[in-house]
Amino acid sequence: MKALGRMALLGAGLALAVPAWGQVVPGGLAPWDLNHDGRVSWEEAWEHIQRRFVEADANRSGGLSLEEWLAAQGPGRPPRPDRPQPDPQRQRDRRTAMFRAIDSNRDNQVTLMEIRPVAESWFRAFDANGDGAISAEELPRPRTAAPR
Ligand SMILES: [Ca+2]
Ligand SMILES: [Ca+2]
Ligand SMILES: [Ca+2]
Repeated sequence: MKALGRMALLGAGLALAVPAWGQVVPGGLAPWDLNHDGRVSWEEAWEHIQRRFVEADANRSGGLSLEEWLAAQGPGRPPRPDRPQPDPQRQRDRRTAMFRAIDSNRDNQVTLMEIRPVAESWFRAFDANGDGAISAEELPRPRTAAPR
């Protein structure tokens, strides 16, 4: 029962987190595509996540506090003139919920060990055709993208 609750929470965290990749990474795949072949392999994704983790871990404790986590998320998407301003409180709540979902041992520190299974789930969720790499076509498209 307890495990089931944990799974449901993690699921909620993932549901929050998965659409966020395209939003959190305004540059699309480019910053993740370390060998510039237009695709992001799991090795590249994990390398990128580890680099970001080390940058975010300001006090080099090996874990991110909620403060470090929120600081690392940056300002998010730039505000768009055709949309209402994002509510900073809601954004903060969402990111806090994601932090809680990833912090599986509840010590208020998110470690790479805790991030990895979640990141793997994100990766699989994005890799729609299951070829082990994420291509630009597999990223969620902004809804207002210009028609091609
Ligand atoms: Ca690549
Ligand atoms: Ca933890
Ligand atoms: Ca793929």
